[in-house]
Amino acid sequence: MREITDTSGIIEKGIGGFYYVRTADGLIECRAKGLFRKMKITPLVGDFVTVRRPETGYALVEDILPRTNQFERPPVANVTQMAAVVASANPRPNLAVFDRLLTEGERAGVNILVCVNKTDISSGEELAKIYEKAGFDVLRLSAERGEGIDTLADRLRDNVTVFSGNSGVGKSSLLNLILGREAFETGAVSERAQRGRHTTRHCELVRLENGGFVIDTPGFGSFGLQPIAASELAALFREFDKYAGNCRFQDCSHTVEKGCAVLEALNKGEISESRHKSYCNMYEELKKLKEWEL
Ligand SMILES: Nc1nc2c(ncn2[C@@H]2O[C@H](COP(=O)(O)OP(=O)(O)OP(=O)(O)O)[C@@H](O)[C@H]2O)c(=O)[nH]1
Ligand SMILES: [Mg+2]
Ligand SMILES: [Zn+2]
Repeated sequence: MREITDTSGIIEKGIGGFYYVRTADGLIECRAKGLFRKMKITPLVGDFVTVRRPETGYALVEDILPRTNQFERPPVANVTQMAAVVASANPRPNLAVFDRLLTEGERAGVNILVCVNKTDISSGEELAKIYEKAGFDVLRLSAERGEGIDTLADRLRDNVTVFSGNSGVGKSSLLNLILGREAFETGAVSERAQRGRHTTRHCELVRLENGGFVIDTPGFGSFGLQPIAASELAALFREFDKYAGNCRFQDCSHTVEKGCAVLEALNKGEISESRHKSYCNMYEELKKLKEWEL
């Protein structure tokens, strides 16, 4: 049972070894019990936990209820949906990094919303096409003009949605609009470097009026790979699915082989070049991992 009581609730944020748990008795500042440190267990934002409040000293996160899922990056638990945010411009989209983020969502098995923000600067049509073709639900948004925000808000209902993406793409701006208040700090993008300034420093969960929860997270510039066998990567590219079974070789890597149905679909334009490029790039990196690293 995940009842919110005076002594149980959800971790909204974790900063400097403190965890903030939303209980029926308000937000309680806690430490993690010592055993967690010994066992190298880290409570995560989104965790449902029980809290012990000793007569003196800190309240403690006592038990972490079993997680339905867990993300390595950003470090959150129990989400039902990922809003993968990319800007049509400023910062310039880096699809190699964005596609890595999407595989993280696929691996966790959550619903994925591709959010193309900043359509006031550049239409984002090409981006939308790439991801619609791949089979994603794509929303084109402008936090600046408030466009698409109602649709986004609708998709967040009854979900726990983690907002993830490069620094500066507008995650916090979108969330502030949804929430109708300046809940999160936002910061300008360096136009020359085409980089965000890493304004958001920690993950934070906020409850929406419509019953959903959203999590703002720090943006990133690059994105490491989960150590999986290279052969498992194709399953994380959803549009490869209907072709991958038809390759001539059963152990086809879909990178260079003759008779590869994925490459054939790529040549016919049924699979986008940028997606296949991201795949090849990740495949090569995973190939280099040693067996004991998996
Ligand atoms: N033109 C335009 N600017 C936007 C839009 N959305 C956000 N911005 C601006 O982009 C900059 C970065 O926005 P943030 O919301 O801080 O971006 P973020 O993704 O939270 O960045 P990090 O916290 O660093 O990960 C700010 O200056 C925003 O005002 C948009 O739709 N159009
Ligand atoms: Mg932010
Ligand atoms: Zn193939």
